[in-house]
Amino acid sequence: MVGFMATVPEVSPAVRAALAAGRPVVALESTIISHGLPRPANLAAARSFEEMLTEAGVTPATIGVIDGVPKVGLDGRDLERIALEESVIKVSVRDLGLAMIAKRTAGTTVAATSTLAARAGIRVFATGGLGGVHRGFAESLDESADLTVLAATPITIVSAGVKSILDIPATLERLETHGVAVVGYRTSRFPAFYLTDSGQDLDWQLDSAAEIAAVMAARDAVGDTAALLIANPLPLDKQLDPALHDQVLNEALAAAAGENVRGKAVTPFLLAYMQRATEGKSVEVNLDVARGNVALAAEIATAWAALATKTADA
Ligand code: PSU
Ligand code: MN
Repeated sequence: MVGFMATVPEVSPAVRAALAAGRPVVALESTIISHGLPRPANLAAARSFEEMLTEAGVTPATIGVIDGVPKVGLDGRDLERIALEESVIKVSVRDLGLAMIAKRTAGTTVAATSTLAARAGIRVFATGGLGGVHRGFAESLDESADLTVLAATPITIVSAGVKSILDIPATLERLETHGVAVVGYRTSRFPAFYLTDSGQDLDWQLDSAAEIAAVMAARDAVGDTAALLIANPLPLDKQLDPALHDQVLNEALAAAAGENVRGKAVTPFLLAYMQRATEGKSVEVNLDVARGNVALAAEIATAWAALATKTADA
């Protein structure tokens, strides 16, 4: 007990045991469940991400806030509540203490999830796509806290780049400013979430989970405490049709501007618009993106656990 509050987050027995034994653990976020995917497909998706990890011999740690308690390793009932309850809010790091005292149930963004995961000692995190710099930044100044938080959070995060609704070149510049390393997995091009290739070149490419684990160890050795972003593209045959994507995105951006959508509502609004306008195709692609990232994160966590064990034995 620190001060007059219990230490947070609350870590589930399964996650605690896995971490203590040096077995692989992968963190999963919950805003994608509460605000990124439509009900009830979101609940099925949340369960399927956990099943994929379990089948790969990795302990899943879905992270969220339940009745004011930040939790690492949600149980089945918690997942249902995050997925289905109307009153669930979206929280970033700045909201955590407020949600605790208000006893809210909340999906955690990449920023909040990585903060809680790192506090629990988890090294690998899978998501769909990061937040970043929004188009029209010059007027809105809308830049996700995901970027500033990752600057100071030692975690390896697997994502299909950043959401294509964003200004991707500007987001890459900001990742550089914030000292977040960006690596293409088996590619030298930055992916764009729904699309395989954003057209942006990357300086670094890695081709196996073992290499990524080795880089994690080297970063620890050099004292780098920022995040490592592993950009994992969808295969070309699974991406959203680029022409459809561009058309629907332009409509979505115009609708957001027309309805004066602001703050943390922007990302959920755009994703929901894309879903309606593509008749659910964007959701299928979003799920493929997330599954691909969960699968790669499982391999990285396994390679990391093997490396850590080998080092401890030596
Ligand atoms: N990727 C998805 N769906 C999502 C998000 C990412 O496939 O819903 C969420 C993540 O939780 C990310 C958040 O951290 O959107 C970014 O929100 P904002 O732009 O308000 O920071
Ligand atoms: Mn924002």
